[in-house]
Amino acid sequence: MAPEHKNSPNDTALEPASDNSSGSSGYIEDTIVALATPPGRGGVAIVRLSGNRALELAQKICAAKLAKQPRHSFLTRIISPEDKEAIDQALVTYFQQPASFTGEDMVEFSTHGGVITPSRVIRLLLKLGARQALPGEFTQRAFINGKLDLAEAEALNEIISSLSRRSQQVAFQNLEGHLSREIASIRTNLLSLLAILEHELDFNEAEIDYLTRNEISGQLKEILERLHRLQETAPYGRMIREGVRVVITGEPNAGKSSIFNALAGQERALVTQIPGTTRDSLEAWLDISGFPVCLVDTAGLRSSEDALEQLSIAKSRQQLESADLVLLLDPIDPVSKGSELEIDTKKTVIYVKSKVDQLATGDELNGQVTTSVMREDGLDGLTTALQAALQDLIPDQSSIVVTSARQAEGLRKAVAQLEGVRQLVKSGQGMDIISAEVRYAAEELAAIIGETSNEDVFEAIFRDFCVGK
Ligand SMILES: Nc1nc2c(ncn2[C@@H]2O[C@H](COP(=O)(O)OP(=O)(O)OP(=O)(O)O)[C@@H](O)[C@H]2O)c(=O)[nH]1
Ligand SMILES: [Mg+2]
Repeated sequence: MAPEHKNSPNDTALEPASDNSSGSSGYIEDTIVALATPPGRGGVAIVRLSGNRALELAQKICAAKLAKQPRHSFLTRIISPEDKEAIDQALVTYFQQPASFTGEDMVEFSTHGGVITPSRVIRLLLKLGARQALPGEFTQRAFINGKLDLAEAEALNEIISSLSRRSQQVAFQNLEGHLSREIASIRTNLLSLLAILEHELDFNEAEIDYLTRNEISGQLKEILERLHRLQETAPYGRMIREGVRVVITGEPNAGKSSIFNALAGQERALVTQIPGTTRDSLEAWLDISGFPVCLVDTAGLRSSEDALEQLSIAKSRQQLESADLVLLLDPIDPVSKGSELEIDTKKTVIYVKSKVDQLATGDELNGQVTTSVMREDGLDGLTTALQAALQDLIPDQSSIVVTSARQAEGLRKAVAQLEGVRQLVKSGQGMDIISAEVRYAAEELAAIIGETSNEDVFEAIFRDFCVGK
């Protein structure tokens, strides 16, 4: 997975300072150390050390000769250089640059887990001159050394934070370069077009002939179509990342909170026979057959004179607006049937007949999703209906998915830019201006995968990581 692109990160941010006093952070020549596993009780903890002095520092606390065999795990004692106390027995691996995660010299210590052992190892390394790594600093170094591009770095963070099979799957595909390759390929097309334009510019200073203009326009159209296809995946990306917002609505007492609790598998929401029990919306994270779902319980909808209830209903309406999927509960014993329950027709709605245990004998409810939380009935049917709706919202075949808001914004800019270029071509604008604008669009695409000099972008991406990654 060695990307061919050359990163051009902001040089000033990474330039070593002349007086690199220890404790100052952010310098690439510092050797950094951090715990890579979650802190706490566990069988094994992994301490990562990366930078020019990684081998030298590690060797000072390891009995085994690490350099003898890079990428070989040595079972060795960790010894304090000061008082020669043996601290732990660990499995230690030296990765010689550039064949490491960061592209630098790295040493990984698999120590015994728990709170104390790994922190003692880290303290030894800090004493010897390593610096505590900042969040995301290992990945940032990997990016700087061309080990992964920005979209891949984002994917890595998404893998770590993913809460469902689907989000993990898409993130892993993007880590493998699916999105990056598509963007790079579109950019290559754009650059070939630029070459034609510049060729025209060199050899045909006068007007460009009709055919050439048509050809340019056609190529732009193709490129725009590919970009649009990518753009269309951004809502899936958002749903995969933030969860599909499934909002439960219905009149007061419809049994919303009861269904919420049943689906969440926990008594999270208050349930009483008093209509208007739920005031604030409640959220629960679920994994419904691999789909990440953010289930939202809301206040029941009705016209109310009560000021507090009006506020809760306004909140419910906001939740409905941001819903990807609506579960509309219609109980057997409705108290009101009002226009309050009208839902935006663009939303996907699953109608659920609730409290069916109260159904009079003889009444039939054919083909509807029905539930009775009291009898613990119908939840499987509801889950099946949810699965089907989720499948429609997030189709499986879209393996290339734009997952971050930053990527979506970059695409939006590139598309807007190229649509402008098409207009220029149509209106007979000069080739010099057109080429400059095409070049700018190519830069927007490059920025998505990392050829950007915007320091804020790096900050935002890498600081979002946990320490040790
Ligand atoms: N018989 C029967 N009662 C139910 C069922 N589900 C909920 N209830 C009862 O209906 C009442 C209201 O239930 P909730 O889950 O609080 O209803 P809600 O829609 O959240 O109500 P609000 O928050 O007030 O809008 C409670 O007394 C529940 O025990 C059911 O399936 N069958
Ligand atoms: Mg409720």
